Amino acid sequence: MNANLYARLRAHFGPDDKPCLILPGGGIWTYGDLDRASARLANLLVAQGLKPGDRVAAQLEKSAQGFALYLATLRAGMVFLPLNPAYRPDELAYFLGDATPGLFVGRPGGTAVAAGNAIPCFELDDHGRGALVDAAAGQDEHFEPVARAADDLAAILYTSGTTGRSKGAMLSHRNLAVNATTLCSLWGFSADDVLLHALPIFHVHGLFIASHCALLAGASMLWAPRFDAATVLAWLPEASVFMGVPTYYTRLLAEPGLDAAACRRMRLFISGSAPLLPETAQRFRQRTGHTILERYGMTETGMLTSNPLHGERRIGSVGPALPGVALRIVAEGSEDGPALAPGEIGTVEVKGENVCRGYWRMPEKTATDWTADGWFRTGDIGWLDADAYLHLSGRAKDLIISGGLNVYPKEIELALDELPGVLESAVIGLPHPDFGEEVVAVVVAEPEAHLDTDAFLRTLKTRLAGYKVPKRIVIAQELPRNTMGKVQKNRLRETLQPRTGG
Ligand code: MCA
Ligand code: AMP
Repeated sequence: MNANLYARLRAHFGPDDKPCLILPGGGIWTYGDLDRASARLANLLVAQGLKPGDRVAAQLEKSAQGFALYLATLRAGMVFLPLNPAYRPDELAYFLGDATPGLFVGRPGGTAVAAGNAIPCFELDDHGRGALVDAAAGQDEHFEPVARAADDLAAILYTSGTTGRSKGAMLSHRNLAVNATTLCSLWGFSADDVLLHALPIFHVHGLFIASHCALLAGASMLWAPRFDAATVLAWLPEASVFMGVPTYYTRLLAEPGLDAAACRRMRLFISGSAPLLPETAQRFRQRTGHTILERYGMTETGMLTSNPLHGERRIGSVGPALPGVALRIVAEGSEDGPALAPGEIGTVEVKGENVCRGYWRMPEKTATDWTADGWFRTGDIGWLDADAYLHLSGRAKDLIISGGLNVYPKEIELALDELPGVLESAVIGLPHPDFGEEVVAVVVAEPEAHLDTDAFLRTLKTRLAGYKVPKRIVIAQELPRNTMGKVQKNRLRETLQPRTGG
């Protein structure tokens, strides 16, 4: 049987004339439109000389055409590599050098790095226009999904590493299909659903979790190019399901129009990618009558746990393991278990067909993040309650999650240490009312040096995606260290004041 994920999704598509993507301003892409557009693009990829297994990199704002490019890549048996449009040229150069794609699709003016690396390029603008669709226009609108084995790669998604180097999670057709099928059924998706899709499509949450559920159910999606609270609120009365990161919910709560009437067709709000504060969940319930369903996952694994659709949704818990996912808690630092008892805190390890094969061209990182008997070490800390609901209480990995986007302090510290006059630096996350956590840098000057933090911020913005740039840089005389010489970030977090305003 062909394990190509596109074939699996297409088998569940709605009728040819059913709206699949409903765009702002009233434009509609039916399921037939999406199928034909992705066929034309798949034919174009083949005409470009790309072969199954070749990588197709896309650094685009969200558009229907960009989504069709993802589906076309699957369909043609190639490997999709989505990249955040906020990445700066140096960051992009790393991804392209590591993944060596056979094609790069970028925004107008955004293809120079790829072209400079002799990678063939097409442009696609933020409205889905450009050389890519022009070149595809003359292609045949039929394309049989290329035969793929279940373990063949469907996508590579980069996730930053604790050493500062990003790792490409190798996701197979099986990984994505298993997770999508489980979630579509667990969350009760049907053809009657209208998913309000406001997430970006360069991450697991928006590209896979949200859109696969809708496609597998033959449902419609209200396709917002980006999250904007007022626009989402205006669309809410037409939607039945919404998925977002916690920042979306705090921003929606700031809208006076958010009430039960605005949610009259809604059956399910889902949150993930970062901890949902119990206070946010409670305020949302008071305003709308809905208990947000919180779930937990990772780029390497897709979704791992979810609160139930019908059973008790526990605020503060991410729910039990999904069907097909084995989850255990082990003592921090213990290599191979044993599993701790309910109530005991440790690191979370998982196994299942949803977990990726490893990191692209990084066997040594794969060896560290998986145990010898195949458990994946998530780096998250938590405990299971008596009903096997998982409660996350912290992270063993040095990671900041800001507005649902991951920032690895090491990467920012390396960039800070290169700046003139900086002796050393430490980057931490502090509570933030909008982003959940904000990136804060502490820098120590070399003897006699004068540090210009405004100039630092300007420089960092040319080197790092905006969401990684510290919101604040604090100058310190020295960094607190333990007797082993390790920087004590917990002490920095205690001494620096979180901001209170928005
Ligand atoms: C933008 N900025 C940010 C962030 N986003 N700063 C900190 N954290 C952020 N997340 C900065 C920009 O650099 C810019 O700075 C300024 O804010 C305005 O940028 P803009 O793009 O207009 O911001 P926005 O539209 O308000 O975006 C905020 C957002 C967005 C809506 C929260 O970041 C977002 O959609 N986040 C969701 C990401 C997501 O899908 N995560 C799932 C990952 P300046 O003004 O200085 O230039 S998948 C995952 O985690 C796993 C698998 C899971 O479990 O789901
Ligand atoms: P990413 O690398 O973007 O896939 O982010 C995965 C990380 O996001 C996980 O390892 C968790 O630390 C975090 N995460 C995802 N969902 C949740 C959640 N519901 N609550 C707390 N943390 C979460």
